[in-house]
Amino acid sequence: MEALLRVAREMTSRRAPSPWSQKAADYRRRFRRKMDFDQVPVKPQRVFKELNEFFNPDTIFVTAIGLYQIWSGQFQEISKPGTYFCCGQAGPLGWEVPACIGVKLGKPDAQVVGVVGDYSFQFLLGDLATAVQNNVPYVLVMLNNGFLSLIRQPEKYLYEMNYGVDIGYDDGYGPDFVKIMEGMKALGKRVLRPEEIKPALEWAVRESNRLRVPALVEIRVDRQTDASMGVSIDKIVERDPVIDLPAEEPVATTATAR
Ligand SMILES: Cc1ncc(C[n+]2csc(CCOP(=O)(O)OP(=O)(O)O)c2C)c(N)n1
Ligand SMILES: [Mg+2]
Repeated sequence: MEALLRVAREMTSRRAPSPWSQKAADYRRRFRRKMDFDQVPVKPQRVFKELNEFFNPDTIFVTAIGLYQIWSGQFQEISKPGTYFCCGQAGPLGWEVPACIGVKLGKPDAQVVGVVGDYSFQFLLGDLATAVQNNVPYVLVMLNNGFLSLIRQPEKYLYEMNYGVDIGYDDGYGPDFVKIMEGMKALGKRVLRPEEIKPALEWAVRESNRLRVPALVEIRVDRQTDASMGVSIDKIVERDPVIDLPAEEPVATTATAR
């Protein structure tokens, strides 16, 4: 693969960016979605601001299917090839939990982080035992909204119903995911406020690598936040603010703590 890449580079001259790619880069810079919400429960967008700031560009992210995965695709800053694994619209819910094992075994020196939903996590949590048994460390970041929200959102806007999608109970957030992790002899921490996210990530990275088991950071997020979506690229409905910068104003990068 390395040799093929070298030959491909030698055979391909560097091209000047086309007007369209320049325009696309400019749009990407100017039309940013707001991420710096500081409310409690945490807005999902804020989780990705914290992930972007905390993890370095060599971190390998894994995600599957749900609003959490759509937000991941829209908000996460990924800059290197081979650092983002998403099963996407193939839709095998829960895939992150075992996929993190595979990625970590393939790249033992990498920091692997799975982004999971509360239901997705429950789908294949048995594989956590496999990770613990085989000493495979990785971090899971859960956006817990107590909903099958990728089903909730279309039901609401297309059919005006809310049927069979609320999986929360007690305080609205369902199972005690920290205890589930501890029951598996893995690690877990719950986060309720935005300022707790980075210390919890720091703890999860440190302790999962020290004890060589998976560590979960469960973040309780706003239950009703929807994702920006539409039936085609020119029909996307933005449900939260978009930062609309003038063409000439440069934007500060969000990445600070690499
Ligand atoms: C095996 C499987 N069953 C059902 C689905 C349909 N499905 C896609 S997303 C989703 C809800 C996911 O809920 P959660 O993991 O909490 O993520 P959220 O959308 O709330 O962020 C469901 C049921 C699927 N993709 N795969
Ligand atoms: Mg959910």
